[in-house]
Amino acid sequence: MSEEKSWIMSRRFLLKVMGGGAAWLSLNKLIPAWAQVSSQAIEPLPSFTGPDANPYWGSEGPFVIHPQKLPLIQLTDRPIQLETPRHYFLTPFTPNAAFYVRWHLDEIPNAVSLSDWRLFIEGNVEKTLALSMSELMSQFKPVSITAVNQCSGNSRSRFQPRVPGGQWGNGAMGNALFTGVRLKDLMNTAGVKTGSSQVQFEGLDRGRGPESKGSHIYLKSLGLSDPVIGETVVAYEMNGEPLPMLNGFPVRLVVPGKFATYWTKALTWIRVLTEPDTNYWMSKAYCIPNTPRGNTTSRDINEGRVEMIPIGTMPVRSFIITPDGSGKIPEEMAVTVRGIAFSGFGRVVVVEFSWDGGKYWTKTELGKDYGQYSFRTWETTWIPKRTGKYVLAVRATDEKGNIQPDEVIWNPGGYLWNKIERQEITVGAAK
Ligand SMILES: Nc1nc2c(c(=O)[nH]1)N[C@H]1C(S)=C(S)[C@@H](COP(=O)(O)O)O[C@H]1N2
Ligand SMILES: [Mo]
Repeated sequence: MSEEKSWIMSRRFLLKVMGGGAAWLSLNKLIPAWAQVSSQAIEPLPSFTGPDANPYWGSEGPFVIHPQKLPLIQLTDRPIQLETPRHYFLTPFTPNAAFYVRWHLDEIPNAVSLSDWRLFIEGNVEKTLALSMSELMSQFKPVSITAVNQCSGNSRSRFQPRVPGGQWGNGAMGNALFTGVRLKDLMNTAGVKTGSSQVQFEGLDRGRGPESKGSHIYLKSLGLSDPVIGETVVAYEMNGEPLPMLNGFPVRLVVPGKFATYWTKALTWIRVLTEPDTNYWMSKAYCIPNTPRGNTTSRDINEGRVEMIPIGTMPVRSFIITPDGSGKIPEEMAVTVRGIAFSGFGRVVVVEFSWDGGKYWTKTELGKDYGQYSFRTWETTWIPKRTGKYVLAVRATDEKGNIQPDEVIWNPGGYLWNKIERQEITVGAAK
């Protein structure tokens, strides 16, 4: 391992073990002098979308196996955070066993007895409901939707300067077919009373939380006037099977197009509120600058010049899955370049590919359309004409005309990364 790499790893490791709150800058003081190998080493890490990005497509933790799960990349074990390895994104649907996992609190449900479990719809309603799983499944019309679940902090490890929080690579996302009942149907049955403003969601998990006061329950809310309320599903099935425990068994919220922070797992209480929810998870965590792309500087933050608002819709993104740079490609051989794209704002309509780092772009072929909130696969054939290094790039555009930018962003939460992705590969002589 190069000296620079070992430095990177130790700093990444520290960011992981420190958890939230600690300022990344103070890390320099924690690193003994002998570890500060060269002036080069204390320069910012490279942009992870650059030519050396290959080892860092995903994060670099150990592979671990949890119940109902394949080996996944571990970011932290308390709370459990697992990242999906790159090759699972070759298909539009992410297998349940490979689906990434993110919890905030360490007391998570390991078993739920469906004979005791009830889903409550309460608060400012005409009639409180307490529904068993069989009532939920039989008394309400089932609906299915394919939707991308992406953590707000997906790709956080790309931020410069680094920000605290799980140092995700690109694998804190997944796409699944969710089946369940409409949130609207449940609310209509309970009867939302006038004077209601938001609806709050609570799961079964508990714990200390990052701030003792009020953060021991993970509470998230949506505004009743948000159009997404009409599309939100209380899902009891994922890809045709019960949800894995770690992904929210027995039911979870599916909020199409919005970041996964709103997708409450092990959902048990749905509460109609008369006041805006100002709990820790709405007003402190998961807030972004109210600026274009959520971009700001630490200086503007420190000087109190930035209005922070709750995070919402996922910006357009696309990824190269193969080739992944792990092997040489023979010159003149046709290569199928494959990947996925999605946007929370609308259908992906164009995915463009570049083999010269993003100067010249060609359109790729899009795979089957599973609805506007799904991953859309893309592929293209490319015949490298000469040996050497190439930088592949991919860029998606959605039906609202949003196109991926090539500029980095920065915000203190490490949210909303959607810069154009690049992959370096080597083409070698075929004879
Ligand atoms: N009950 C509960 N639901 C939750 C969370 C949580 O900590 N507790 N985390 C949210 C966040 S921030 C993410 S990224 C997603 C992760 O979903 P997954 O673990 O199924 O991939 O769950 C969301 N729902
Ligand atoms: Mo998240």
